[in-house]
Amino acid sequence: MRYVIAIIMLFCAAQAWAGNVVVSNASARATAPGQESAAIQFTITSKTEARLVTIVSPVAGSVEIHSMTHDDGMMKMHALEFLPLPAGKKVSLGSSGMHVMLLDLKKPLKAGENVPLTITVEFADKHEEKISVNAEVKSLTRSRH
Ligand SMILES: [Cu+2]
Repeated sequence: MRYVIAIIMLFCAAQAWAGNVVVSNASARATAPGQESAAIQFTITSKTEARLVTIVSPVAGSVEIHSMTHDDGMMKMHALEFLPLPAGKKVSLGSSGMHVMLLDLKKPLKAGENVPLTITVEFADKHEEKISVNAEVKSLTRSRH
């Protein structure tokens, strides 16, 4: 009995922490046949200073946070080990040079579907919080009705 209560308390504590990070406007684009990667967009805000350390999705073999830099007219993309989340500041992924990529897609992304993502954020005191998000898949092209 004591064991059960301890688990419930643990669960409640985790729920309280979940209020620290807000993820919004998560979306992806439908993929073309044969396409093996897809970009995901979302906005993330943490109340306290933190870093986004990992993202996993059941539809992808791996998920990477990419940063884009222009170097002598060449566009270079490289994977970041983590994404810094300054306290209270909105961080947009997808609209700026930073974006999230699903790699090694297990199936094509179809418009209207949702892509489940689990985002892990690590705080300054090293405790981690997991946020579950569903990214809405939008059509690749605008329909011409
Ligand atoms: Cu990329």
